[in-house]
Amino acid sequence: MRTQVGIVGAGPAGLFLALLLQRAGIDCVVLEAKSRDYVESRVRAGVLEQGTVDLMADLGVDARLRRECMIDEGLDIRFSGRLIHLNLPGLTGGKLVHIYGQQEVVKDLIAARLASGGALLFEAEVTRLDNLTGDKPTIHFKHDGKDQTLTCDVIAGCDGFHGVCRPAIPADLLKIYDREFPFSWLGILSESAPLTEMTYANHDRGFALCSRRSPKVARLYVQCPPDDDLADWPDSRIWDELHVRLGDPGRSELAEGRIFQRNIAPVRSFVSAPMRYGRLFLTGDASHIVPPTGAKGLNLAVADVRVLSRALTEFFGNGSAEQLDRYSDTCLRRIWKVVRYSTYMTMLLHRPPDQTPFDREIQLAELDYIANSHAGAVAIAENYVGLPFEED
Ligand code: FAS
Ligand code: PHB
Repeated sequence: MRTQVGIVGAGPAGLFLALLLQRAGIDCVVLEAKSRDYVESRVRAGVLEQGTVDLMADLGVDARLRRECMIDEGLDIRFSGRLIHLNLPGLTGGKLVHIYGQQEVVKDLIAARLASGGALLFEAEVTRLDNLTGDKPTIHFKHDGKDQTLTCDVIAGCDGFHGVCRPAIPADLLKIYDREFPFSWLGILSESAPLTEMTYANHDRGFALCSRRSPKVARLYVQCPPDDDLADWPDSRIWDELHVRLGDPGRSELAEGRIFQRNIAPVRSFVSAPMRYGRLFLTGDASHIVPPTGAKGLNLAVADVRVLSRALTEFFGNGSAEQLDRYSDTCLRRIWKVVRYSTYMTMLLHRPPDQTPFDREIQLAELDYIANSHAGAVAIAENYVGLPFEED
């Protein structure tokens, strides 16, 4: 097989890139290790920045989102029995965020790619990349029980944190920045009415978050020890901790319901640089992981793909590699600002097991400052809705 751009992975990064390249008339093939059902049912993020929604509209894949999404105009932070309410449009000149499950985004992107006849192979696991420093890099993959190869002009590594693309870059050329937090997030989906606002909580017993997927489906998270597993968390314990940490000890505010999805995910900040090696370009989680506290993982993957698709359009259009040569530096400037914000929110809202009394007082003073400072509120709100794309 042969194509101009080989895309490894059909998560948000790979799928957005495929649709952007296809619209630019650039031939590309998407290779996804898992089945279509698997990727379409994988529950992850839920908060879409305006830039992500605008890109979906630009690609003509936003019809269902417009019907089904929820709009967040506010953000609540609860601590020490107090409430910080951030009016997002008021603090950011009219911006807000859309709530729409990542698996729904992936469904819409896959449907559009397949409807347009774009090449997208499922259960096609990439095993090796070759000739990355030449002008005909090659992807080796297994599909339909056969070992196959795809010869490309460029490879886009959109295969997430555990993929094969980042490891294809020689270790001595990669600088890794990694910070694993001493806690994880237990996340659930429940058939219950969520709180009316996106609500983060910093409680003596730990962090909690109430988001949503619809007026009848709540997306809820609690901080848990990093080595916990789901067996440690029966439904009763999950609801007990959510009520206490969200400031609803009387259990009169947060509705309970059947929990139909649950998982535990680590909380870490990770950046690998550079994001390019020869004709291989990394995007999204293949290159960086942000703590979910900032609700940025999916949106940052989209930001990378916007930059890469423009650079590839230039490269295939007039042969100039000028934007490709700047790809990594351009993306890393935004990535580090998003990692900063997500790390800040994680430190602000969680109770690490080794937190000293001094650190606890500093944390509470920071929350008290934000509660009484317009500048402090703006700083959180403008990052939460999404920083502007600098090249726009
Ligand atoms: P993805 O990981 O989404 O996609 C990579 C794709 O590549 C996958 O489909 C994978 O199957 C495929 N792949 C891997 N290896 C391959 C191979 N060898 N060959 C072919 N295909 C291969 N972000 C938030 O903002 N909020 C959240 O609450 C949140 N929760 C998360 C929970 C979990 C458990 C995880 C893992 C991530 C979470 N994230 C969250 C972050 C997440 O949303 C990512 O940022 C987002 O999926 C990034 O998209 P991609 O870069 O496309 O990577
Ligand atoms: C979600 O809705 O899944 C969500 C919301 C806010 C976050 C993380 C996840 O910070």
